[in-house]
Amino acid sequence: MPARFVHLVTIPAPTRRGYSLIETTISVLIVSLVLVSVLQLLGASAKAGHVRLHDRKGQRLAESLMSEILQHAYEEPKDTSTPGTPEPGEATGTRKEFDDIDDFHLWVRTPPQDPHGVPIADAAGWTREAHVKWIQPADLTAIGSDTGLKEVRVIVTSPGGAHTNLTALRSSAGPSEWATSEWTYTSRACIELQPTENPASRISTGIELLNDPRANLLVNGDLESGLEPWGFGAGVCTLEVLADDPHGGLGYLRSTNRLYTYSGPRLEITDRVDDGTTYEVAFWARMVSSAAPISMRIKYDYGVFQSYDHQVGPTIGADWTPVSFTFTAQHGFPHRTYFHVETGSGTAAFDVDDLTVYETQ
Ligand SMILES: [Ca+2]
Ligand SMILES: [Ca+2]
Ligand SMILES: [Ca+2]
Repeated sequence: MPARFVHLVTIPAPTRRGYSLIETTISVLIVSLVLVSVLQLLGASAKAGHVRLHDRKGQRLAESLMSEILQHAYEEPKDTSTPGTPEPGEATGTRKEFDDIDDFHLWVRTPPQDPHGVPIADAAGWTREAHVKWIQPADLTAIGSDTGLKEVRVIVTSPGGAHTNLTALRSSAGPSEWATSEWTYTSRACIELQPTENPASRISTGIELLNDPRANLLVNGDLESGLEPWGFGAGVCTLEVLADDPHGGLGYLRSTNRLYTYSGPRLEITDRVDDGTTYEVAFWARMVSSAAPISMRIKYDYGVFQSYDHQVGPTIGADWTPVSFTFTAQHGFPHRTYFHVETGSGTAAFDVDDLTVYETQ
């Protein structure tokens, strides 16, 4: 049997090189740097979250007291006012007898309290204070006598010393100073929430309700939404919404080029008034140049004929003047009902603003 020769080929094993000490050192260094950066980021994130939490709490505490202050009268309503202080009998250690906004001047409590003196549950270590001062309307700087404008400032200080400042201006001519009626309004809503069993998680806040719970029958009666849906009644009349010196807000309605004494702005209120129900009309008016008696007309249009409830109010001049009427809706047949403003005589131009028609309670 012939011999066989086997040729063996040796294949070298792959070379496996280890990491050098320098490479290992550099790797450790890189990992360390990345780790440090991540930890710094986590730390910054946690700190930012803590700061945001404190910011929200500070803001909430400030808004709550500011809302409470602003629902009070601009001036002391009952006693002889001592500017900048509570009047006799009001400084009881709590805020429950306060009835005008400067009663709150220099009110400081740690922790903050509710109006009855009960500490706010989630605010241990926090301080809340209020400052009220007269300021000048022209430049909002402080002044030593009353010019009809007050600045209210609430400062909340966190346990760590961070401040939250909230500032509001209050005018003696604002809506809150208008004559009150016999209606009962909900002027403030408070809420207290405790989302967990832990009393420390309880939060409380409140807000001033500026809305009038009664429905104004006149859509866009304050002329803050342009001209619609105002139109004009008989004859010719030019209606414009102007922004210079409105009675309230940013706009008012000017009526010019009136053809008849009964030409003027009107709104349809057909679906808003009920037969036999009495309504209170109130608005502010002024004449553009010459004085004239301002008047209101409720028109019932039956198609083939019309009937009117025309009431003439006071003679007014160039200053904004409050005007009010009452009427009882009485149409009886299918009809369309319109509310008009006009003059009792002449065709002079006039302005109106903040028009309301409310059902009498
Ligand atoms: Ca007072
Ligand atoms: Ca006072
Ligand atoms: Ca207005």
